[in-house]
Amino acid sequence: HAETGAQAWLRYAPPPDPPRYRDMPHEIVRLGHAPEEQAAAEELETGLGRMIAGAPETLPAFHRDIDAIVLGTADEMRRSESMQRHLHGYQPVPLAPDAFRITHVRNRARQCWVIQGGSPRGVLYGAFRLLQWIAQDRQLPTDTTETPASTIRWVDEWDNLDGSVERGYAGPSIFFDHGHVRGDLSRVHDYARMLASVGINGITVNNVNSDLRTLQPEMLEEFARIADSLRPYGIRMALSVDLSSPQVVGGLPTFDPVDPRVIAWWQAKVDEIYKLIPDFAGFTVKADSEGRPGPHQYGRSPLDAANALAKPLQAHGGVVLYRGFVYNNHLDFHDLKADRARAGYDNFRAYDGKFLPNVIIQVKHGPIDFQVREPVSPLIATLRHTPQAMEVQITQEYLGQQRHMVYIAPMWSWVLDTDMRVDNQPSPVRDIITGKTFYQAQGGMVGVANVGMETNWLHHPMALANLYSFGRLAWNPTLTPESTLDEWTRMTWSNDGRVYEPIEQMNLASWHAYEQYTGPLGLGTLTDILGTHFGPGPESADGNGWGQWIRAVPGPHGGIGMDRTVATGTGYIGQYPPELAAKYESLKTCPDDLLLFMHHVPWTYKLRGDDPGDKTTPSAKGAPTANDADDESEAKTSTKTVIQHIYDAHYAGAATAAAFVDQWESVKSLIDEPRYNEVHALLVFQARHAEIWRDAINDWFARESGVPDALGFVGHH
Ligand code: GCW
Repeated sequence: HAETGAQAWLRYAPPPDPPRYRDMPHEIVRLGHAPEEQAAAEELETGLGRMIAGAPETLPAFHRDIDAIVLGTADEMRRSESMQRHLHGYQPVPLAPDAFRITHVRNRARQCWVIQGGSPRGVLYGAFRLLQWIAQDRQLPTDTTETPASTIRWVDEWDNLDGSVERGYAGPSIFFDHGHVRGDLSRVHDYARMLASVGINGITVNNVNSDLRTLQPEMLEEFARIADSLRPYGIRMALSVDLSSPQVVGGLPTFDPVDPRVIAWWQAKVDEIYKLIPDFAGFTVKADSEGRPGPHQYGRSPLDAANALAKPLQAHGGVVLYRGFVYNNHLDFHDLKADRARAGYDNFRAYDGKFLPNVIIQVKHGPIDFQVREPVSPLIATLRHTPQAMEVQITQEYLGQQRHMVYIAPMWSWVLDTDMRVDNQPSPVRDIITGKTFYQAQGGMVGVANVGMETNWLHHPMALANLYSFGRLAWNPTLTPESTLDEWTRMTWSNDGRVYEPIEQMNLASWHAYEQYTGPLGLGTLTDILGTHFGPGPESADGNGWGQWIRAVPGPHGGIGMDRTVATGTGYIGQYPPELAAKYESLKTCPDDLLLFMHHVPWTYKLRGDDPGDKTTPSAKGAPTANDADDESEAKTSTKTVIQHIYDAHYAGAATAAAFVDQWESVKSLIDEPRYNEVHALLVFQARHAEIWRDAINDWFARESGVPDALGFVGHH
């Protein structure tokens, strides 16, 4: 069992129909010697050995006319005499560095699979892809080329040197323990393998709330060991740095980013790092945010700070991921114009186009903080001359902390699909972050993963679907959440439809169900934001400096929601390009699922009725719906009030969560008992916790609004 969990989706269980792959060669011809190519060959040996039997072996060249899987770059193929002699039918093609081509070549009586990489890393990605097709029991395509959509396909880990993980829910750090890098880094090696299998090429290994010791010479030597473990899998290591390091570590009297001594310090530090870690990826920076020091202290800007770090990195091919998460967490709740959501745009807009080319602004997908639903950050449409990477959370800080099954890829796809209407032209987020819309050479996605020492990496076996899908979307953001889930489910659980179908259905229903039983209509998760961010806590939203406000005004004449309009509110909506701004500004066109993010309305305000959850919660068996109580006909769902929707959504969401348990029970006899039991226990917990959520939230809303539930479930005493 332990094995199974640790392997994640790289189990390589034999597919149901091995004869389909019976012609797969058992010999691997590896033309190059790069570590990534060695890893590729090893992976093929392991994977094919487990799935198709036989003991594959790796050779440096064709020693005779054999069927083989050939691995190499174009150069290696051109240079290889044995390749020329035995496989002249194959002509290498030009490929981008991380790209690969997989081709089935028939040569008289022989057949080979050629995996050509644009670089050794591309070879590795190609080897993983071929194995994935087999593990997913796919019909093998005969000629496929894949090129990743973006350069930045990174994960961040919020690991502290003491071994704890901020917002990590699966045990202690795999990297650090008691102030040092762990002696045994075998978990790091295994993790790198998982990440490479989905195309991740960079990782920031320490918390963005960075330890001040990070840049000490002794620590850098320790970090170099992590970089060594990642290298065979083509993953470059980056570090989070604290901007006060020149002072704290370097002993300078200042850390003002434009001070020549500070500039010289960063230069020397970067050179020192590259001596130890030649393929170092760069720095991730959280500054002037939640108490972290930053350029603000010296009256300097994010531009000054980012460029100070970028300059010395430039010469070595490193980048700065400067986080757009800069905001004031001591906002005045009584100021109706105060709005945390405005901060990203307000703090970065002025510097667009002035950053060095190796500065990438890392923008959280929503303007607040990983809530169950937020609109897309307007900063994403604003930075036209600056590369961007969109930050998402794989770790489920606000999404049930891996005690709830919440498959997040549908949310990411919803974000990626959002058309920002830049210059009134189609400009979906996926095109902006991959650099297409504004012609940027860099860009991509960063996922905060926060894996831990627990055998299965993320605690909930289903949570691995998020890590997997994140990687796949960073590689190709046009993939659908259904397809990445199907890939993951087949590899992790089974190629038997009786198993993968219910698992996929449950996962696909889970984000919306969670939204329903926590915070619908754009309210945010409604969790305890002053504490652990787990469990219901609507009373904690308002009245503090954090700005995750819902502005609930009690009583029948009161209402709920943040007025972010230009006309009467904080003006946040005006940060979007005009067409999108117009859509959000008007109550007539603002979608229900973002209504209370954008507007303050009376409790009894009537919805448009466009929340798909009202119509499509198939598994919400027996959940009451207020439509039955309405006078109007079924079709006019728009007669439902905000408060009634809140009540109903909570019943519907909790019912869906309860149904997950039944769905899971249907696979009982078809999968191994330990994993069955592990998931069963978690789903039972989730179903019960969803009821607690439902009742706590509905009860609070009934008291605040004074409007009873039309169906009589809530608010009658
Ligand atoms: O979501 C919030 C978290 C903090 C985190 C911060 C950030 C690492 O609650 O734990 O700090 O965001 O993204 O910097």
